[in-house]
Amino acid sequence: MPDTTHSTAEWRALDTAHHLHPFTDFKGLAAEGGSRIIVRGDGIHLWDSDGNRLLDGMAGLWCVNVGYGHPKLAEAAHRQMLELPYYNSFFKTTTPPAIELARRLVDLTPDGLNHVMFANSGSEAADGAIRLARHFWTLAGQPRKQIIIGRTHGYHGVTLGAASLSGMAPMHRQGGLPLPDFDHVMPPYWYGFGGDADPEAFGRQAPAALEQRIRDLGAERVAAFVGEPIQGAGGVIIPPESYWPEIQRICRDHDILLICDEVICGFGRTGHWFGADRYGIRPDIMTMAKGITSGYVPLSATVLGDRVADLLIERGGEYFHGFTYSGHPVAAAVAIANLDVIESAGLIPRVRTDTGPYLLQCLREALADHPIVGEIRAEGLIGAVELVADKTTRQRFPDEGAVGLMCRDHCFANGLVMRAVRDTMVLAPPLIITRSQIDELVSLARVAIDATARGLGRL
Ligand code: PXG
Repeated sequence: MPDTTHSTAEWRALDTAHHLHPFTDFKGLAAEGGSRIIVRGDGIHLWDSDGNRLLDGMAGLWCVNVGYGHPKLAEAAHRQMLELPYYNSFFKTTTPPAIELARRLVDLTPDGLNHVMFANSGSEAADGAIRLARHFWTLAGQPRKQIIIGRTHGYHGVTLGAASLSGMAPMHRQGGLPLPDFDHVMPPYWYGFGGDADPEAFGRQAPAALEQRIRDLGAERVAAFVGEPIQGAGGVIIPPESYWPEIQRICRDHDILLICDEVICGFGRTGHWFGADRYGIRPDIMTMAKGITSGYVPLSATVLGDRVADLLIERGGEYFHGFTYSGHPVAAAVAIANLDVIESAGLIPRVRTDTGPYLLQCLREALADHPIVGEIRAEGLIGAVELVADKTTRQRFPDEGAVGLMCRDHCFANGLVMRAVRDTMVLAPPLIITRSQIDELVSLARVAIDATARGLGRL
């Protein structure tokens, strides 16, 4: 049922008057007449305040893994709110959902990661990991090891630490970032940076940039390397198979902590519990958020490997870190229900063996020969379609990002949510999506890409 307390025009006027949205050109949005108001969700679909139905190809913001409106998650929140809506884990107290969730996460993460710190957002989890990595080396008697290395196009959030770690120049230009002791190296973006190299050869070359940077900075000053197993917000950059084993070797050889940001890749997105499982990575620390509760309530976690946790526990004394809502019992109860649903519905094997490969196959069948499609890639239910001016030379469109926005607008107008990163269209639908819904998604995507090409005079 569409919301009827206000008309769409009234919602828009109120929104424009008082609400500053994330990552938004406020004046530009107001000039366009304001926002689309989303009022309801069910399964893989959303409805706006005018009653239009949208197929959500982005699972919200890469997070609604079990789909909208799942009663098990709502019941868990309701039950926990009545039982104990809030208590904290400071001052020698905690709550059963926080304990239970910590145990569940430790069971799901790779061997050797056995301790969890909770927070509320992916940004906070990243800040937690940065602080831990630096503190670890201080406790280990190497206080000069403080530099954290991320990657260009990496995204880890917007708090001062997470934004410094993210490799996005426009973010750094606002507010005096990055903070000291952050550094960035190239990502394993074969289509963008690989030139004529074979993808696997490129997958070994990109880590060489990390090793060179470590040598330039001095390994005795580098605390950690942080990476998303697949870079999401940077454009769904799927690494060649050769990439992560080489990164792992470099971190081991130079004694640098390896931190996996699993905020997007975690909880089934790649057809495995974590991106680290998909690529055989053995991280020292993992951060997670989004899919941990399917986005129903805010919750994040930083999971510590034994090397880090043992030193912190044995030699650290009091660790001055934590939020009012760390391990919030309602959020933890929802997360537990969410893990139960992912397990009982068999979503992860389904993504790995069925819907993931099917999405890639359908995208290729529908779009491989399209005049403005340069590359199609997907792993599990995270994928990308690169729009380019010239398929054979991979030449980009002149005003980078403009064609992506055109395509995104065509998607919205045709009932599909697909996001643009520069001129790359990215997809991450809810993990419950079925084969016939994938058919629908791909045909809507084709309509939007055709309309984009027509607008450019290319079809
Ligand atoms: N790490 C990764 C890998 C992320 O994708 C964060 C950390 C930060 O999480 P919080 O909860 O602090 O937002 C993210 C968030 C987009 C988009 O447009 C992506 C994110 C957030 C908002 C928009 O693709 N990712």
